[in-house]
Amino acid sequence: MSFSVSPDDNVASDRPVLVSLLPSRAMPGILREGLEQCGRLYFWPEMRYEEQERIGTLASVLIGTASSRVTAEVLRRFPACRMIASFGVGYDGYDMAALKRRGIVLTNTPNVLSDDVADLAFAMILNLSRGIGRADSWLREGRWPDGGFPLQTRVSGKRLGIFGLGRIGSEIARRGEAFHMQIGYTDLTGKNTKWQRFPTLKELAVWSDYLVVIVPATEATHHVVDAEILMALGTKGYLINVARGSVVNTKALIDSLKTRTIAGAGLDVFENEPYVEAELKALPNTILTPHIGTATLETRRMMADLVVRNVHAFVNGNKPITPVAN
Ligand code: 8YV
Repeated sequence: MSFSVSPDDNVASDRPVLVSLLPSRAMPGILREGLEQCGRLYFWPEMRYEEQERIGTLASVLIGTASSRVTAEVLRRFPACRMIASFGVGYDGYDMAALKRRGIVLTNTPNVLSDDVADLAFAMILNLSRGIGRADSWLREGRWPDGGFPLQTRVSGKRLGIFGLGRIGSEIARRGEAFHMQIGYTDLTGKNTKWQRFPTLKELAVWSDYLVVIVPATEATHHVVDAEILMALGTKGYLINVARGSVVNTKALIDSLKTRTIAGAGLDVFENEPYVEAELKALPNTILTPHIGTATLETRRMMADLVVRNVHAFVNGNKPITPVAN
């Protein structure tokens, strides 16, 4: 019995062998169809050990996601691997040093998803400040006839602090401008722009009404949003995290939300996702979403298309379109 999902499971075939690290149920149809045009596609999590041994040695291309964990040890199972195409922009789960040693090219899906992540950050800002979710529940509970919904907080004209002014951070800044907000940022690369640059995260936090985290997860950014930064953000400040859970110290965040050291938080990413601390879920001053930053039909279609174009270029001996610099 074959565990291949490819219609032509013929090992003698010279079509490239592509191995997906995500299960078939998690791969969008459009991505699967495109990849099947590029080679023979196998789904690693659904293969028996013996099948993995056989196909692993033949695989020239791996398909991963932003949440894949690809270590040197994982790579040992794929001695012929020359490329990994990730369906996502963040690559914190990939051991870049190991990839370099092996001469493996990693591609990701930048740009096409920036608008969606920026939109979600803004939806959180608006929802936290204007209490849209709470107002909706309040109305459904039939409380309107007893009086008006409590006054909330204005967004327009406020200070928007962006921690990480990359492609997505810049889109968040542009949305802030449309809301007549003052824009401040601190950026690990120290780039200068028309917006106000702060030398440290702490100074940015002191200044900000909304502090949006949109830096990559690295050793340098691990838990950098800690008790001190949250204290600096202050009782009227909101934290929004659309980057990675590891950038924020969850315990410090829970403490600061409980004690109202900050006003509230909007979180799309979590340290132990898909598991979310019960304490966070119990707090009224949070908005929690299940890592949906890029989760629209349109964006996922564009991401799939970019993955396929990268793989197609590579298997045909051309340069991939969006390689990650390494
Ligand atoms: C992924 C993400 O897009 O792209 C990223 O870095 O965090 C995610 O939104 C999603 O997991 C699909 O792979």
